[in-house]
Amino acid sequence: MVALARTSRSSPPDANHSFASDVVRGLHASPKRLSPKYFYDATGSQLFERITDLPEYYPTRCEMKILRAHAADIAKLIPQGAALVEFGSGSSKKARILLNGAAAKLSVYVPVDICHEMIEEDAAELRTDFTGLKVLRVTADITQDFALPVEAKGATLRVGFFPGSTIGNFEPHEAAGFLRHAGKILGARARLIVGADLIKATDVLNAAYNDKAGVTAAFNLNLLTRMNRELGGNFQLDCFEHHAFYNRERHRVEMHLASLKRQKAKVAGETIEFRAGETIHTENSYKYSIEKLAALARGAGWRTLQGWTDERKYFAIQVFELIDESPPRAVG
Ligand code: AVJ
Repeated sequence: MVALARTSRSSPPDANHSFASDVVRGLHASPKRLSPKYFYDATGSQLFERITDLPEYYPTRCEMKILRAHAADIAKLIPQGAALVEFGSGSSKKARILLNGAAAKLSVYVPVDICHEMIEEDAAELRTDFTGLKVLRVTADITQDFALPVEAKGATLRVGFFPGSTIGNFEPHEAAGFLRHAGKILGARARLIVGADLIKATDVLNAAYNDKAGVTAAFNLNLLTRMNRELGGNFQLDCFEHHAFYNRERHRVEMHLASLKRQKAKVAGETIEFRAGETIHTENSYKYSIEKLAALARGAGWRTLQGWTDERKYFAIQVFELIDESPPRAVG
């Protein structure tokens, strides 16, 4: 899985500028905050890959297991000649499971990711592994408007794939906005396959974001390293601590970087003051019920076609269909 927007060596030209201005705005705000999309520099992306292998971090394993168990059913919901469009594709590890059963009937697979280099390598491998599959990468921030290649526009219809519970990084109203936006991009009769992490016991959630090996802590603290390197910051890493906990009222895991003392730091030419214990809120990871997700999708123009979960009900894969909202034609 991959974040909403990766910025790295191959970032769009204004990416560093928006990183700087987001940091300045977020660290002057109260409470202090930063977007989780900034986790994914080269180091952060590697750390995230390690997170997906941690014994405590169940989401990736759960999702892969559901996709494998129901690949044939999911493939049935992908019509002949469809284009498969993956939002935030990363390494396309999950799309491969779908492609095993659906590659032959696809007109094109379109992985969309902001990290350009990553998906070129993977696209090449996909073309080798699925002979005859057309793979057309699009480099874009999926939260922004972007154009699909003409091959995808010309397909019988478009099936979106949004795995990894990336949807959980949005505020619920933003998630609805994203789903509506995806409907516009995919167009008439579109389908959308969404992976979402489900509400579950607090101790399971807390453990998943507080692993014993400390990889999630390193992933969180890497934001400070990244600001030091890219924005001339002087954050002292040993003066901040990883804090992650499930907020039951809001159904979300929150990650914070907590200042261990009263201190000042410089970044992007600004001085930022911290009270002892003050935090930078770095991520929300919303957990859904299947009903809440369906309601959210319904409000954004999608009806539920089918869905699956694992035996512990930790994670869900839901398939939606775009509701035809064209005004009815006058009769007579
Ligand atoms: C990539 C958003 C699905 O929320 O679980 C993992 C990111 N953060 N550990 C998540 C993450 C801390 C992850 N998502």
